[in-house]
Amino acid sequence: MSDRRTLLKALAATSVLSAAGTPAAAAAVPARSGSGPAAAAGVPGIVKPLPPEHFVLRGTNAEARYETFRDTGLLTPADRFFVRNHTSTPVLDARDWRLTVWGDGLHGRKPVHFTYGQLRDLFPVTRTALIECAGNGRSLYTTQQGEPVSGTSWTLGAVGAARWRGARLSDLLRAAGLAPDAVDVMPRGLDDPYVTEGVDLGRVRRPLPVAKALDDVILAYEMNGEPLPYDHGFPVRLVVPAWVGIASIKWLGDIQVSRTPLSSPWSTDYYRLFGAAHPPGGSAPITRQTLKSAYELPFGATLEADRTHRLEGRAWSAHASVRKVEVSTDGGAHWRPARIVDRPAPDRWVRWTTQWRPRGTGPATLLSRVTDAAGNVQPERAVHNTQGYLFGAVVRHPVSVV
Ligand SMILES: Nc1nc2c(c(=O)[nH]1)N[C@H]1C(S)=C(S)[C@@H](COP(=O)(O)O)O[C@H]1N2
Ligand SMILES: [Mo]
Repeated sequence: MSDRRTLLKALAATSVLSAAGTPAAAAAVPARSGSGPAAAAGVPGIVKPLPPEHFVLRGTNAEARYETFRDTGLLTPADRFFVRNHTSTPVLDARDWRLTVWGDGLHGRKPVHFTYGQLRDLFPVTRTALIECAGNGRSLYTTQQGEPVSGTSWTLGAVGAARWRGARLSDLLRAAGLAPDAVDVMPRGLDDPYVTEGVDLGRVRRPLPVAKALDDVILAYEMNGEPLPYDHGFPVRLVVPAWVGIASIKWLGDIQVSRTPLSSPWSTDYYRLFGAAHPPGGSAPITRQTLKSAYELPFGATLEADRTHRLEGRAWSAHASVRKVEVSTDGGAHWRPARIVDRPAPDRWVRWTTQWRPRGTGPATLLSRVTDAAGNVQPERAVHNTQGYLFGAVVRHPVSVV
């Protein structure tokens, strides 16, 4: 650890390498926006600066302040994107990086290696996708529903949208010799093994069914037109659209391919739904994210009475495009449509606005509710699970009118 800190400090002290506009050079070193030593940032394991106006630090993680998305567009800039690290960000060199694909799900049954250059030689694709932690909104189980949950107390900022460029996982698997009867792949990160309560669970990894792997998963090496930042998986991460964030393994090091189902603690102990409303051994491993909408306004914001306020928010669903957003400013008694600003599309969020002229003073509750094109609607309550995943209920947003 101390070696790593020294290394981070040394790197932070070096001036940013000028990429001189050549794609090869730009791809080799991610941008460093920091000025001071990385240690000043607040979370020792995170490389990028985490200014308090944009981030809330939570253990090894940094939550983006959701309300500040108001001054971002449809894409979340990399320096504003939340970081969820089980341990700490490894600072890797693309020149030494190798991806190993291995397992009995390959024709040859022999490991196949790819260098960074070989990965970049595969046909590149670009797509927008959200990455959202399965636990985003977790603290609302407690604050809104009075239910206890374990895990990082995210509010609403463990989500971001970016434009990812990379190779298709399907192309890589075919190049590696995927057998027709392979059922699961298991990507694994190069970050340190995760140790919790004295138990070493090994490196972060989680099985992914071959059907999803061949569908729309990419091995991303660019985020919003720049090389992936260190904290977001440099040199290569998986992006698994619409699925819980844990599927999108960062700092990808190897992928096991198997003819029999695979498992890891991230598919057995975590990322299943446990609790009274679920089967005794827990649900099946969770896959898709849920749907959400929320005002881009701090909780407890103060608004002046007898003035018209333009309120803004976002809405998204992992199941389908957003169809409509409704708002209520009287605690849910009356609903009216919000104005949707962006053209809805799968794997994207939309911004919406509404106007509100509060009359009396005192506390008020603002609500918003998204309906997607598949007919899913945010319910009044989310079904509790002990680890607080997939909070999809209507957010009750407290404000005070003065
Ligand atoms: N190797 C590795 N991959 C990982 C993680 C991790 O700790 N290690 N965290 C996962 C989780 S739980 C989430 S929500 C996303 C977060 O991605 P971000 O930090 O780029 O926002 O990365 C996932 N991929
Ligand atoms: Mo996560």
